[in-house]
Amino acid sequence: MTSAHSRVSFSGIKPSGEVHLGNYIGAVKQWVTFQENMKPGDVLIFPIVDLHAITVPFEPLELRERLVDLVCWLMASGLDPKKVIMFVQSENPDHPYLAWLFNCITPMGWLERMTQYKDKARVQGQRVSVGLFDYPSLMAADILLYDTHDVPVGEDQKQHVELARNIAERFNRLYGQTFQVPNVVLKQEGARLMSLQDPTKKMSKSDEDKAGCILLKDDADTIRQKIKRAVTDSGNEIHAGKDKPALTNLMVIYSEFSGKSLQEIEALYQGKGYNEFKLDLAEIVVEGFAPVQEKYRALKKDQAAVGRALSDGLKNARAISSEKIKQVQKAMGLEK
Ligand code: AQP
Repeated sequence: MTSAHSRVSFSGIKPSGEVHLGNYIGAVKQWVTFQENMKPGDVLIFPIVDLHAITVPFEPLELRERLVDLVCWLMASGLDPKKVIMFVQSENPDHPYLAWLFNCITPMGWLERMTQYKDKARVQGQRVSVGLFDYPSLMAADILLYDTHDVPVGEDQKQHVELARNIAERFNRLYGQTFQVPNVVLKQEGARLMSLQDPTKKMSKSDEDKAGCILLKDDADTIRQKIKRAVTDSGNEIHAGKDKPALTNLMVIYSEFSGKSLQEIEALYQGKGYNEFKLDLAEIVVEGFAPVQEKYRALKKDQAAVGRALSDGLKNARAISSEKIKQVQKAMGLEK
């Protein structure tokens, strides 16, 4: 249970495909930093949000496999289930229950403005599901159930967290102070990693062009190939800026793995060209991934550890969310 002094951070990830460098840099690495900096009483919650994954067409046989795989990647990246709460969203019925209550107080216009819905609906046309439209309401429930203060996410989720803030404020106004209003936490660099093949497009699990996306599971040669083939901008000098979106994206990756600032990287490669920079970048990423991939392989053979992490996490999550649901029911006149 959270105490009056604890700070709660919450962020989810969908088992909707293979985890990629964008998820890793924009979200997971940030979560590991939160874990490293946590103070006594802090609560960190990182669920696998499978109810969000099924808002677009999916393969039932793959869903559970992807979900377990994702937990292995999160643990291999450094999340420790003894310190943080990891669980499967669909196993906690408080999430869809609260989402329904939020549906009843959220104006359609708020959801119609969501750019992720508009982008995905444009691709899906008439097949687009009600679930995809309602995704942000479920995400608001995910976050607000735990009286979350901080939501560390990539930039694509910023608008959804802002909507969660609006829903919390509206609920508090209508039915009395019930929810903590959360803050979005974005990284300065790396909050929006772009496709290696098209710097105007976000690196994404659902991108058809797999060359644009470095996956955590990619072997060393695949990583080298993808970085070698990554598009670059005109010119050959290494500097970051709006005129070099493709190169800047690669420099952000370099910076994340090496700990060097963009200015330090520019200085390091003064007088050198794209080729040399790309060769070095590939080796930095291969080396950075190696220990994560090794831990992942070990965890894949230890399914009991994954099962334990999820069942302990679910118990701890429900202990918090069920109390919040009682408060909400009371506030809305739904209690027995
Ligand atoms: N390209 C990205 N750069 C930085 N952060 C990113 N995130 C996603 N893509 C990037 C962040 O990763 C976390 C988990 O994402 P998600 O699983 O909730 O799904 P998403 O945001 O919709 O990401 P994808 O990979 O593009 O999935 P699909 O293709 O299934 O929609 C989030 O914090 C997200 O911001």
